[in-house]
Amino acid sequence: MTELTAPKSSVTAAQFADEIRNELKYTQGVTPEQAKPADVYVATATAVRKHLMDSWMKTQQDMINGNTKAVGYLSAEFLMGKQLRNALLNSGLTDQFYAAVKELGFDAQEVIDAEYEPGLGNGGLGRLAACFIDSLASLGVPAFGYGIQYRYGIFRQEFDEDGRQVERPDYWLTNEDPWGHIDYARDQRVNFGGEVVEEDGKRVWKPAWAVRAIPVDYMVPGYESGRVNTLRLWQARAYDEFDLLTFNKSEYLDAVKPQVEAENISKILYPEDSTEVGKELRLEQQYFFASASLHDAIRVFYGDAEKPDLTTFPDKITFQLNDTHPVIGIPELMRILIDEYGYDWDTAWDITTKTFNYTCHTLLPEALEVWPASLIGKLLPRHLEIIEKINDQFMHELADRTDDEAKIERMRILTAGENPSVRMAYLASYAGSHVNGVAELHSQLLKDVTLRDFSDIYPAKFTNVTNGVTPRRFMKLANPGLSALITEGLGTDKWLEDLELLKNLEPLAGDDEFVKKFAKVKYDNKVRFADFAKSEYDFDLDPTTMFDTMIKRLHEYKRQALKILEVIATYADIKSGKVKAEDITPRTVIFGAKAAPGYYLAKMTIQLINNVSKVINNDPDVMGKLKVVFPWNYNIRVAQMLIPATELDEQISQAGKEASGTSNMKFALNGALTVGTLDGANVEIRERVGADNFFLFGMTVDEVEKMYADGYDPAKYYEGDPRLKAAIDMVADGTFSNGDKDAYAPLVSDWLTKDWFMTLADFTAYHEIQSQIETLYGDQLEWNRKAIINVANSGYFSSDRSIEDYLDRVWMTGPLPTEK
Ligand code: CR1
Repeated sequence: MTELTAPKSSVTAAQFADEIRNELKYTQGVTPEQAKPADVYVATATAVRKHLMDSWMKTQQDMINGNTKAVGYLSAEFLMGKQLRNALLNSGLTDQFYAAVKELGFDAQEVIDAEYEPGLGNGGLGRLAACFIDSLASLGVPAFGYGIQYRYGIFRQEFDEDGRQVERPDYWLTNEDPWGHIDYARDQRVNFGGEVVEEDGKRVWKPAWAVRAIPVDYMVPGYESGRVNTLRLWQARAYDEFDLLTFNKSEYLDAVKPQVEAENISKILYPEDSTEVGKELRLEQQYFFASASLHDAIRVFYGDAEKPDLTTFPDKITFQLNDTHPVIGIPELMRILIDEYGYDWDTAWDITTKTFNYTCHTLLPEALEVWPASLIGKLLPRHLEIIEKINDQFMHELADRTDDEAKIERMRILTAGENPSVRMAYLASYAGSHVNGVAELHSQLLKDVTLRDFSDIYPAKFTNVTNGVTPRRFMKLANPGLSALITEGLGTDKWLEDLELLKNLEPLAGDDEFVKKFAKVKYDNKVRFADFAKSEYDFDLDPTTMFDTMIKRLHEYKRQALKILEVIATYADIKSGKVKAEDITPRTVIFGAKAAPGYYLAKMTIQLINNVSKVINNDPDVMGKLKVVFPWNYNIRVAQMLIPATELDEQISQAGKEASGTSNMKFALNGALTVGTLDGANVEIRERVGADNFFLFGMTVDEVEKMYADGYDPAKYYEGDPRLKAAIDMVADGTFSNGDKDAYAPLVSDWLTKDWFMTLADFTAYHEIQSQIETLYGDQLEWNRKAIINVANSGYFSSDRSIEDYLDRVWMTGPLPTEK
């Protein structure tokens, strides 16, 4: 599986083989005969890094010496996926790698498989950050990704015998990580706790404890840009790792206590997605990386200068706050400027507000972080003072702008009353230069609902940047077959840099020969996934059935329940004889999802899906017609296999709840048709691919709002649709729990009495659209024509385009000049 169109490095395969041999010998100390695939992987990664080194250093020099403002992307998550193939692609060494590894007597796939996937993100938000730094480098824009190198990334998901999710630690760092360079010499001190005292008329923070932040640098190579940016992830270490006195008294565990406490800060990625728990450790993490990153940027641009002119800071770098997680960086920059560099409040405020911008990724009010002021006061007493002052200043500013006192009260950053708390989204909206949502509908709803008061008062701050995905990883690497066909169809591979060129494929949707080739690529991808699913999960998948996929975090608003209820209803139809098994389109329904460990109903939904799968897959009445599989531990690697193999993509959230979605973009670009609601970026995808090529169903945002206002009664829908009733009854009667009628009682009761996300109300419409889908699927030529039209019209959803929009609308900067 070589990539035919990889940009070429001048290095030959034989030379590259020598480089790998050299690394095996001088870095790892093994001969090629002794080497294992994991050794070859590390040696290759080390060799690739060396290839990138000159460009990396040059990019940094040009950034520091030039006048192009850099971008600092502050994000608690970077869900990178495996690095090897991406780094090979972007350094033009792909073909050489396959040949060299063969020459050395290894199987390339085994070498690739030896890399352990870093799971430093929960879902869309973290993967978006990873796509964005790829695009920044590919466009040649100088940038840093700043985040945390979690010792344990997102948990490894397993299922127990009863189909329940079990969370296991993710030991990704217990093997060598050849991509990350630990830069001990560029560490930062991060302080916590203590008190603020008055000294010479100044407020002085006397912290109680500190941790050492050590940067781990990952190179981020651009595709065909010659530029290599930096992803700098911080590791927390103790200053006093080891208490020898205590140890000598034989109190061994106590002796390492300071180490354990400090290192806890970068120990685990919080496994929440869209819901928050107020955890002290989480605030520590946020401050830890925000503080270290801001100090690092000052170091990068001003060196060791004792009195740098930091009024130029916003011309050097602009910081994007990826959701509220890094928002504590706002009072931190104020503190740095005032306390460490002696600026007055107004100057500091001017610098700070010019430096930050904020992206909001949600519409769920519970996902907007709010911290108890008491907790901030305990961990960061000086920051609480600064936040109080920001709030006072804000209240005065508002009083000048509006007479609406209720509105002013609503907008408080620091809430009033006995136990005040700090609203991080409000702090970011006030202090940031720009605030953006991640799809048109989402940005509109932010303005109209979630941050309405702010957009009333500061309309110019608000903008939209629709999300995107990198075509390098999610087309070129994930789908070599389709990539080759596109290149053949377009006569060029330039589409990898300019995805809008896909538009020129559109006429080929009318060319039956091309459509058949496209169908063959899809079929081959299905076979490839079936093989993968067999070896990885021991699933037996039939690639002649429709592959119908729903992959995303398990959340009620995303409505995996809607999908599984439709599957159950179909099953019930067949069991009761209402529908003949031979009359339905044979389908393989594939789920991939992790649930937050404390999210009870989400975990119960996982258990239900697993047990529906057990019953259906073992029932001879539906054998070959309906199958449900749930590959555990869904991650980037599985995504790269599954998305290209999917024919029907499920984006069925309740309208007004999914901020954007990004798997919808990956699916459209890989030639799946989408069944979806008018939510998030679905709206824009449908606009572009055309209403005829998108399966729309369900209530709109306005209809949802009206139904909330009128009072929603899910039981009415249960009574009103016999298929829905049959499905829910089947869950309740123990069919999927060995006769235990209570097993899913909380879920059933939620559906019938609450159903906040209106799964039941959309059920009938969902079934109707599925019937249309089956009809169309019967005409394979027509189906594939529509799939090609989806590919051709989805070029807009490249993360390169998203980054260009950020450059124009938010960051006001661009690529480094290229030398001629
Ligand atoms: C949203 O739920 C969006 C991604 C990236 C998620 C999803 O719709 O595509 O962000 N939000 O913008 C999130 O994870 C914590 O919030």
